[in-house]
Amino acid sequence: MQWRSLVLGLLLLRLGLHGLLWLVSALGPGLGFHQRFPFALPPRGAPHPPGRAAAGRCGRAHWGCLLRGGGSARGSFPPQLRASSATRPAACSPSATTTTCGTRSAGRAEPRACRGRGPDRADPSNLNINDVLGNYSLTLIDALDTLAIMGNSSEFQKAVKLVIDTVSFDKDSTVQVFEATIRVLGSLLSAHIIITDTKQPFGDMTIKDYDDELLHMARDLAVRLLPAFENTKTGIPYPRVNLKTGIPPDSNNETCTAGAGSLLVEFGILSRLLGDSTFEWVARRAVKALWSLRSNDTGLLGNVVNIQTGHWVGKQSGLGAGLDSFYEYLLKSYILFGKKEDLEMFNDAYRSIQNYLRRGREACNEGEGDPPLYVNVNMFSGQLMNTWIDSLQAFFPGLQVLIGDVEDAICLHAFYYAIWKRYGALPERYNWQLQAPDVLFYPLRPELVESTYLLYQATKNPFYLHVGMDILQSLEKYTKVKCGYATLHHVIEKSKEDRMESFFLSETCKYLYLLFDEENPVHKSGNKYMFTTEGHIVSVDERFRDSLWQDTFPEEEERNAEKLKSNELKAMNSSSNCNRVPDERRYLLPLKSIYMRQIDQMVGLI
Ligand code: DMJ
Repeated sequence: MQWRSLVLGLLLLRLGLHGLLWLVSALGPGLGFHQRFPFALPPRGAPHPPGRAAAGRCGRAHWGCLLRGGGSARGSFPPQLRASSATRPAACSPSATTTTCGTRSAGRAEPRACRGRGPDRADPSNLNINDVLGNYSLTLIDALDTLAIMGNSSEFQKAVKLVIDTVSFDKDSTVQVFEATIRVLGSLLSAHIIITDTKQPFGDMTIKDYDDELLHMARDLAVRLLPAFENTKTGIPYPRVNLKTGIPPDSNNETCTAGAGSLLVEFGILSRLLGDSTFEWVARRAVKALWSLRSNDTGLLGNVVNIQTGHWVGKQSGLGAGLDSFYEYLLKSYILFGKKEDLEMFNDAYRSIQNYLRRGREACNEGEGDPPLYVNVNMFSGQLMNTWIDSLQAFFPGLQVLIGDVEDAICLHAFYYAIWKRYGALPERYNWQLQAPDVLFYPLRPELVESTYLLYQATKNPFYLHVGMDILQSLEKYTKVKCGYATLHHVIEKSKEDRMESFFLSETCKYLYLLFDEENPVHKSGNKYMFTTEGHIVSVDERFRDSLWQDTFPEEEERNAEKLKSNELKAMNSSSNCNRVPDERRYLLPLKSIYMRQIDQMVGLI
């Protein structure tokens, strides 16, 4: 520990003036730009003029560029620092990851007590715990591909064998379909893809006598989740299933949009690996059902829906909890499977987001008014519903990078980073009107790190390495405990809860590691990877693109075909960016101007 502090101290000194400025800014006002926010923001009903609604910047060229490392600027982040232990949280080292996870139980979900944690059997209504902890070694499974990305084959192989030998899904556990899918199914599929990759870019990650066990486990789990898609009048799945008995008798008919509509990536990969359309079909049907329920006026979706009646129980539309990964998976499904309808839906959703959720000035980097912010509105009227944003929304700049809307991404990221700098963490909810947290905990979420990493890949601007370093140092300072990293219970007092969410290892650590690991195989051209919403890498691969079957959604198919046709016409007649040929230079253009003007101004670095 002493040695570590010494090295950190010396390296920090080497940052010289730059480092000093950073420290000063960390103590400074940081959020000054918030003060210019009006008390009540006017709704942003009118469509954006050309140049604003940027869905058309999307396209394969953009994410392809990103996945290979699109930017070119290099600069003032000391290379020796990047490669040093100072850029690795101790718990993110390969050996510590397996030590942390390598137990037969649920993993070291209690990092202070140094023990795993399972479901709360005494209180089945404790959804906070039971939705994710299915008594199936969640943390161990969720961390598998992180080990591979770190290049430690022996630890990866050990962990995979442990999963194969000890994990069973034949459990009397009621779990959330979404959490089980993104954390467990997604990780099993990712590890299977890594093991069976003929090129083995991460080193030798093969498993002796491997007989597709992880794929079989993935199928077993998915089959146990399938009852969620039965007996639902809309096709939108039940939120929870019991892995042994199916839908619990007292089941809730209400689900959030993200939970029901972000299953397609994992279910689609599984279907395509198995040659069995069932999984993709049910997941796609759910997306289409939700999509058909969007408001005719705004094009927005709400955050909670009744799966039997199709009525919106939660009419709040926003980018955070309840909706976040729904948007993400429309685009990522397109990237992976190449179905145009997914991109069309994403483009429409992005346009509505720009029209109704985005407030503040038109351009991030110039003009009058407040900096842009995405707020929560009523899905039908577009009227502001509250004055908070949540920390989950911080994923959005990363998604904007994927579609090439880098300028807006830089701007929004800077907003979240300013909040991080104030508290050394992101409060779960931040009230932009009061300029204070509304909900005070920070469960080690990855979203800001994820966007930081993706922005660095797109721009190669060293600013993002500094951001990563800053985040890492806060994590070390405020959350590190004996056997891992702990949830911050109160971002101001810095009190802790003995809980380490599995996404800390699958996402937060992974993105931080990759941010500083320039030479990682993930960044080499020739290997194209996409991250699932839980941060699991899956290869963007021809074999996932083949149309192995014809989807038949009789009435919806017709309705959508009509809708898509009319949208296409509208788009052709409009002057929006949507039909522009993707321009890879967009990645490079914002660098000089935005870095100098916007980021410095907003985050208050200088
Ligand atoms: C992760 O489990 C996933 O990223 C999910 O989509 C929402 N966010 C959590 C971590 O914050």
